[in-house]
Amino acid sequence: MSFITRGFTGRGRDRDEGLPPGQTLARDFPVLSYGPTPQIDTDEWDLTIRTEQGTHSWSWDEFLQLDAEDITTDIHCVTHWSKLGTNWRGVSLDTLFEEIETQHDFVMAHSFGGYTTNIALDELLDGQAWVAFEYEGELLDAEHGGPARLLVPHLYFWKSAKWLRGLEMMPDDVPGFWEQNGYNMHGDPWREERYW
Ligand SMILES: Nc1nc2c(c(=O)[nH]1)N[C@H]1C(S)=C(S)[C@@H](COP(=O)(O)O)O[C@H]1N2
Ligand SMILES: [Mo]
Repeated sequence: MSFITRGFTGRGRDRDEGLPPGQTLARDFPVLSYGPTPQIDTDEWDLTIRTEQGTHSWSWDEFLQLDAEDITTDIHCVTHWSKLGTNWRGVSLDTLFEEIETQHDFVMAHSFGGYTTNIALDELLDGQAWVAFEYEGELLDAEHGGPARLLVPHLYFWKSAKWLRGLEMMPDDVPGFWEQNGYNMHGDPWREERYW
């Protein structure tokens, strides 16, 4: 299956008009990491979703057996760079959450290395988010979040946690790392929800 998210073709824009307010086009792929790049062996990698009911984990092999999708999408960093039409491969959060039951509405994404970011569950379902493990046809580089990162392209890119380790369901919206440091709780680039 292939998905083209609304930032790419929607709202009557073509590729060249696809920049949210205040953004400029990046030709390269900037690396933005707070802290060192963790080196994670896929033998030791697993992905966990923790709910009020318990935990569900996938090993790397189990994760790769899930249905994966090709995604073409624009990405927007709060530091004003965007890239249009980037190509990824990943597992939809819809697929991961098929196996999950929860009454909680909010998610904290946790990364290897300690980074966190908060997102409402309804911003992650219905084809809006993936756990991505390939970029432009290659396994994801460690500096861009490999083995796997969250990809939530309709929100500013700080919500796309690199080196994703787990998703924790929460009853309330609790700020993650950058959100505690002044970034917006929601982060819609089309509304310029950059800071508080
Ligand atoms: N674990 C982790 N994830 C992270 C970050 C980080 O510092 N640590 N930076 C965020 C920010 S601010 C951005 S813009 C993107 C950058 O992703 P890139 O380095 O692949 O361009 O990753 C996001 N995810
Ligand atoms: Mo960013």
